[in-house]
Amino acid sequence: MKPKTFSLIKGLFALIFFVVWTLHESALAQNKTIWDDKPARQWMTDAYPMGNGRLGGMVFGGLHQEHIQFNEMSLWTGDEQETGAYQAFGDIYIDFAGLDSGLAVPGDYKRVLNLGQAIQTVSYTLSGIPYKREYFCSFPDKAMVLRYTSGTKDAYSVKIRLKDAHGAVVAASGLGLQIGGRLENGLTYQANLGVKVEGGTHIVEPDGKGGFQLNIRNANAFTVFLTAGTDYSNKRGQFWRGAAPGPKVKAALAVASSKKYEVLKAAHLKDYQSLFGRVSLSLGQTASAQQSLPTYKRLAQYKQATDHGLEEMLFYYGRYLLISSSRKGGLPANLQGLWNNSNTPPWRSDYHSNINIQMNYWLAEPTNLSECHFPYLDYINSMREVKKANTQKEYPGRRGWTVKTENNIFGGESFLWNTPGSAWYVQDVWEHYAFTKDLVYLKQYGYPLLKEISEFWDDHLKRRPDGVLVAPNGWSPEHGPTEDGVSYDQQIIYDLFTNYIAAADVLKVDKAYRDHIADLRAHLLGPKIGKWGQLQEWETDRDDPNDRHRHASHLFALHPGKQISTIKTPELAKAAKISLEARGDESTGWSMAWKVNFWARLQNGNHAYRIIQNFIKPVGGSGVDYNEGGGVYANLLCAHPPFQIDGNFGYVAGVAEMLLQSQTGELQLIPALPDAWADGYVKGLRARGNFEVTDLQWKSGKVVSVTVKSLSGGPCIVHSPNALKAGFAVKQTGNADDHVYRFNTQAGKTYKLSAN
Ligand code: FUC
Repeated sequence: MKPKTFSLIKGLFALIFFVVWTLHESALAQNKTIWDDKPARQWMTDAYPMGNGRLGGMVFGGLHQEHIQFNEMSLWTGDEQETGAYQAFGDIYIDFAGLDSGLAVPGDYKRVLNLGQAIQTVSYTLSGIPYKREYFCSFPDKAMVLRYTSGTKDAYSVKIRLKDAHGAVVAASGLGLQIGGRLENGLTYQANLGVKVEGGTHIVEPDGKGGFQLNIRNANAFTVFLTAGTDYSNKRGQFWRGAAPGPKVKAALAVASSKKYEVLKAAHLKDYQSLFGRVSLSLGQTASAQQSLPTYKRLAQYKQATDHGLEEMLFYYGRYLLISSSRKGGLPANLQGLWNNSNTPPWRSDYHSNINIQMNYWLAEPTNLSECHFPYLDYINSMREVKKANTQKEYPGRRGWTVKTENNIFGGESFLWNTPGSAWYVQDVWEHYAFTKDLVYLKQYGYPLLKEISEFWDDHLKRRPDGVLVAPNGWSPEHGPTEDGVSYDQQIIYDLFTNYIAAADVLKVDKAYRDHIADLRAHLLGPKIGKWGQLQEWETDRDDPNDRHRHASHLFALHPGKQISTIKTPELAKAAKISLEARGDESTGWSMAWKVNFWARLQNGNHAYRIIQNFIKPVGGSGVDYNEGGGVYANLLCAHPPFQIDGNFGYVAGVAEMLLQSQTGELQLIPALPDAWADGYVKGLRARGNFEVTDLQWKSGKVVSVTVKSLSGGPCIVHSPNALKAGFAVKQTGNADDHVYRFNTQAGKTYKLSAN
C-alpha cells in the first residue's frame, strides 16, 4: 500500500472514531441534562432542585422575574413532645427592569439542570443579546451562588427581594439583606443575602413594606450569595440547641462573597464530582430524536419511544438528589429530601420509619455514596437517649428503644408505634459496615446500636408455650388487624438478630449474648406459605388476593432483608412472587420503586422493567393519590402523589439491584437484566465486602467482562450464570465452577474476569 493511501485510510478511521466518540459522549451528556424550554409554572412539578445537603433551592427561571424558593435542613417546628413539621425558609425574587410579565418566552430559552456538575443554568436571547444565569449550592463554601452575565454592558437593572416564610420583615445588613426570627419552639433562624456587582451600582432601599430590598443598576454582571442556618444541634444533652445562627451565617456569607466566582465554582465542581463521578452506566441506545427533546417531552413520549437515556437520567438524578440533600454533618433526607415550600407540608415532610426514610438510603452504599449515608447513621445515633425515654413510657422495663411512625429531628414522634422501626433503622448501620468493612465504625457506633435494639426485642418478644417467639401486638403497615406474629415484625427481627450475630462474630465480643440471640432467632415464628401459594402477611392465612395495598411489608425478607432468596430459599421466593403478582404493578411512586427492588431480588429483570415503565409515567398537578397515581413530574421528582422523594431514591437502588447484588455473600452480576437492556455497562457500583465493581460490561444479555477492585482484601466470590462464555478466565488465583468464581484478593488490587 502506498504511504499516501495508508495515511488517508488512517485519517478516515480517525474521523469515524471521532464522530462515533463525539456522538457517544454527547448522548451521555444528554442523559445527565434535565432541561425545559420554558420557566417553571409550579413548584412541585416544574421547578428544579439544587442543594448542598443543608441549604437548598427550587429554581423557577422566570423571564421577567426569577424566583428561588429556599430551605435549610434544620428549620423545624416541634420538640420532644410535639412532632411539628419541616418548614419552608424563604424566597428570593429578582425582578428584571424593563421586562414585563407578558413577554413571550424566546425561542432559544433553556432552563437546564446539569447533573454532571450540579449546576443550573437559564439562558435566552433578547433583542439579539444573550443572557445567562448560572446557579449552584456549594458544600465547601456553605452558600447558594447565583451568577448573572450577558453579552452586553449595563445589561442588568434589577430589584432583589427576600421573603421570610414566617413573615419576618426584611432587614438591611450592610449592603445586603437579612431575614430571621424565632419559631414557636424557640428555634432561631437567619438567612443573609449579599451581592457582588460588576460595572454598576447597588443600594439597599426601603421595600415599601417596612423592610428593605436591593436595587442594582446598570450592571454588566452580578453574583448573589445566600447563606442560612438555625441554632439546631443534634445533641439532646444541649436541649437540641447549639450556636446562634447569626454569626455563622454572616461569616459564611463574608467568606463566600470574598472569593472569585470561578474559584467558588471550581471548588464546588471538585467537591461534587468527587462523589457523582464515581458511577456511570449505559443501558442501551436511545433514538436521537428523543435525545434532543426537553425532558418533559421525553417523559411524555416514554411509553411510545424507547428511551433508555431517560432511564439512565433518573438513575443519575437520584444520586444527584442524595448528594444535594444528604451530606456529612447534616440531617438525613426527609420525605421531600431538602425541598419544601410549605409550613404544613404533606406528612410534615418528616422521617417516616415504616419504609420512607429507609428507602431514601437504599442507594447510598451500592451506588458508591457511602459518605452521604452518614446523616442517617448520625441521626439514628442522635435519637438514642430521647427514644429510650419515650419507649420507657410505653413499654416500661424494656432495654433499648423503638419508634413511632412519624418522627422529627428532636425525638418527637406521632401516629402509631412502629415497633420494628428501630430494628429496620439499624439494618443501615450493619449495611454500612458490610459494604465498607469499617471496623472502627462497627465497634464504636454500629455494635452498641445493634446490641441495644436486640435487647429491646429480647425483652419484648413473647414466648408461646411451644417455645415459638412472636412480636406482640404488631401491625403490618398500614392495614389489617393488630395482633401477634405479624410477618413484617418477625422478618425485621430476624434481620436484626442476623446482623447482630454477624457483628458480634466480626468483633469477637459478647459470645454468650451472641449465642443467646442466635437461640432467640432460631425460635422466631418464620415465614409461612398460605392457601393460594402466597407469602402470608399475617400468621393467620387471611391474605386477600385482591389486596393491592401500596405497602408490601411482608416481603421485607426478600428486600431489603436477605432471609428469602431465589438461591437459598426458592420455595419462599416463589411464594413472595405470588404475593407480589397479586399486589399489582401500579401503585404510588415509592411503592413502585420498592417493587422494582423486589423483582430484582426475584431475579426477574423483565418484570422489574415493567414496573420501571409504570414508574416513568408523567404525572401533572399537585394532587394526592394513595393508590395508583404514582409516577414522576416534569422535573422528574417522584409523585406519590404528591411529591415524595423516596421513589426517586428507591428507583436508583432498584436499577443497581438489577445489575449487581451481593446480599448472599457473592457478587451476582446482572442478576435481573431485562431483555430491553441487552447491551450495556455499569462502572463504579459497590458490593458488600468492600469491593468496587469498577467495570461490568455485557452484550446480548451476557456478561463480557467484569473488573473488581478489592479495597479490603479477602475472598471474593463472583456468581455469573449469564457469562458470555462458560470459561471466564480468572487471571489471578481460583477455579471456575458452575459460573461461580472464587479467588483471594489483596487490598488495593484489581481483578479482571473476561470471556476468554
Ligand atoms: C406512609 C405511607 C404513605 C406515605 C407516608 C409518608 O404512611 O403509607 O403512602 O408514603 O408514609
